Amino acid sequence: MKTLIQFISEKQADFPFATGEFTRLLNDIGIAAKLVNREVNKAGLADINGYFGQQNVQGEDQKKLDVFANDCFLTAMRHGGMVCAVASEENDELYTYDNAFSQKGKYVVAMDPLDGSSNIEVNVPIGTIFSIYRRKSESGPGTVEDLLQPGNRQIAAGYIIYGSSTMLVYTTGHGVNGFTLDPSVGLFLLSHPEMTIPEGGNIYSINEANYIYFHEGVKQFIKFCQQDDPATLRPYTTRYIGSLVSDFHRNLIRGGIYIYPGTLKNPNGKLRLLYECNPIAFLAEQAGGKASTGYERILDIQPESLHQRVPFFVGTRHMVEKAEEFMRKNA
Ligand code: AHM
Ligand code: MG
Repeated sequence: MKTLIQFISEKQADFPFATGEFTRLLNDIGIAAKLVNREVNKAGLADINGYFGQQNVQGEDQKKLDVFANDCFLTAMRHGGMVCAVASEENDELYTYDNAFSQKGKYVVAMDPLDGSSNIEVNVPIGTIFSIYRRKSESGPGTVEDLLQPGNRQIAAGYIIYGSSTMLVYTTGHGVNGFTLDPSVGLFLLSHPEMTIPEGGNIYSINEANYIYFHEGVKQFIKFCQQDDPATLRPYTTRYIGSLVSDFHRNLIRGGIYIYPGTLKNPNGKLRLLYECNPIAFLAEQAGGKASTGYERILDIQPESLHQRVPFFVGTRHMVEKAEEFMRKNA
C-alpha cells in the first residue's frame, strides 16, 4: 500500500532540481482536497443543516460550496509558501499572496476549485482541477504573465473527483497515476498506477442539445459516432454528465471522447484554457490520448488572458483525430 506522499517523495527523482518544495505543494493540495471532500459529502444534508449560500437554522451564513473550496485551496497553498499566485475560476483577478514567505514561492497555480458545481444538489460527481507552473518573474507577488504560459510548460496537473469514492489523479509529465481516498484513515492510496486511455473505447460525450449551433464538422462527427459499424465499435454510446472531471475520468478509464466545441453563439465554447483545458489536456496526453481545439494542440496555445475560453476535444487519440478530420474537411 502506497500513500500519495510516499509516492510523490519517491518520484522526486524525476526532478533533478528537487528540493522537496514541489512535494509539499502537492501535499497541500491533497489536504485541501480532503477538507473539500468532507463538505461535499455533507451537501446532501443541506435540508437539515441549511443550504450552502444561505443562512442555516442558527441564522449563520453558509458559504457556497465553490467559495468554500476556493478558500480551502488558497489557504492550504498559503501555509505551504510554495505558491506566489493563483488564477482561480472563482476570482476575476489574479490572486496573489501578501506574505513575504509566499512571495518567494517558485510556483504559480491555475485552478477550478469546484468544477460542475451546479451538480451538487443532484448528487452527481464534481471535481477540482489544478495546473502548476514554475513562475517566470524572479520574486515578489506573482504576475499575470507568470500564468500566461502555454500548457506545454506545466510541470504538473491533476484533478480530484468527489464521486462514489474520492480520487486524486495527477501527472508531472511522467505518466498518470490515480489515488483513492480511504476515508477511514484519511489517506490517498495509490489505486490506479500508470493510467492509460484505452484505444478501444466507444463513448462520446457532448451536450447534443446545442446541436443546431454546432459547426458542420462537429455535426458530421456526431453522425459518424452514430453509424453502424461493429468492427469499429459503432454506433458508439453517449455518456454526458455535464461535469468535466467526471466525464473525462470515465473516458480516461473506459476510452472515449469528450467535446465542448465552439458554437454559433459561443465560438470559443465554454471551457477555460488555463484551469480546465490545459490540465486535462496534459493528463490526456500523458495517458496516451490527445487534446485539441479541433484544429490545434491545446497545450501549444499561447494564453492571452486568465479566463480565456477554447473549444475542447479530448480523449482517445484516434477519436480526437477523427473529429479533427471532420473539422478540417468542413473548415
Ligand atoms: P462550471 O465551471 O461553471 O462548473 O462549468 C464547467 C462545466 C463542465 O464541468 C461541464 O463539462 C460543462 O460545464 C457542462 O456545460 P453544459 O451544461 O453547457 O453542457
Ligand atoms: Mg469549471
